[in-house]
Amino acid sequence: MVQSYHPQTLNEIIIQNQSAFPYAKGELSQLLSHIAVAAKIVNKKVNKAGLVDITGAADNVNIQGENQQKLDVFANNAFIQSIKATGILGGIASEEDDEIVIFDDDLSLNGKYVLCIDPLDGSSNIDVNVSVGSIFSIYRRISTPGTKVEIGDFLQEGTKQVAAGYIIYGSSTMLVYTTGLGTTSFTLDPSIGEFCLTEKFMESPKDGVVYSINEGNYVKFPQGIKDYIKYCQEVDKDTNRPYSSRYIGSLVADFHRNLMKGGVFIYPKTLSNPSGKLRLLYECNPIAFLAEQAGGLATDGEGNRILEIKPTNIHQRVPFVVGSKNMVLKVEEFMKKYK
Ligand code: AHM
Ligand code: MG
Repeated sequence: MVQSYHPQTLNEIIIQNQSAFPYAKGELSQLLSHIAVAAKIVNKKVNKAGLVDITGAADNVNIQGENQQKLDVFANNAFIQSIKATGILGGIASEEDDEIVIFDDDLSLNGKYVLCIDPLDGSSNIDVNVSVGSIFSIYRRISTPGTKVEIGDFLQEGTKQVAAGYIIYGSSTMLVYTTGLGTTSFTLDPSIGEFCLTEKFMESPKDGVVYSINEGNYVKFPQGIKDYIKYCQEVDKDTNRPYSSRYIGSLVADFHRNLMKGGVFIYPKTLSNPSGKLRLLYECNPIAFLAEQAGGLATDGEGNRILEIKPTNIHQRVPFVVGSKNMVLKVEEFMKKYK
């Protein structure tokens, strides 16, 4: 008998979901498809790391004072070029660009959406063949269509995101996204060049046995976090402790593992970085949206839901606690003791 193979592709699922938004004209769907195309271009390049001269540092330093890797620059250009062509977006805020990029061609001036993107997160891991990712977040513009988008279009609370997602370039390449109807994952089938449905409604386990934090910064952590780490390391059969410590240093990879298996990811404030390290717009908001849509939680560790924080700056950083609901609540409990 001939075996038939007909996976559900990203485009099919996007079109199915579109009917849930009666006012939608298919623009958001088109945008997501173009993001997927850019992701495939970046994926191809990431897979060549080590074969061609794309690893290592470019000669630039980004706004955050970090050395840009060559692949950061490549990924940034790939996303901007693919997405600009749609005319659906009025502009982009990228972790790699100091200022927002405004598209001012006739089509884009009427674009309804803006995009925030970290084109290649965890890129310092590329040289050593560790998984990296791209993270994106889409908002409906609030400025008047027909004019150039403004900074205020990007400085909206995470609750206003209309879609968000990430691509993980790992042992396989996956795209995980949400439009507020659950968190859905796809795996790239290289033989047909399509993202194929893996899990329609991902569910974050309510509990887990993994904590992910850069313990090298221990002495600089708030006391609540230090105590939580000790709690994770204590032996208690009833709560499956001690927990395992797993930290790759690549947010998408750490979050993805915890989302699948249960766990908590913490990048807290430290003495030297009172706002933590991760960026609200490009990293925390999209990941928080995905986490919540899968039944998890995301806070700043001090009782504030990430998605409700009003951004004041596109490159703003925020302490970040995300993952399995009960584990995030436990971190909050420890932090509260020292408030
Ligand atoms: P990047 O956007 O410059 O790659 O930095 C973000 C990365 C995250 O992927 C990761 O969670 C974190 O930085 C690791 O930071 P640290 O090395 O301080 O633990
Ligand atoms: Mg990043």
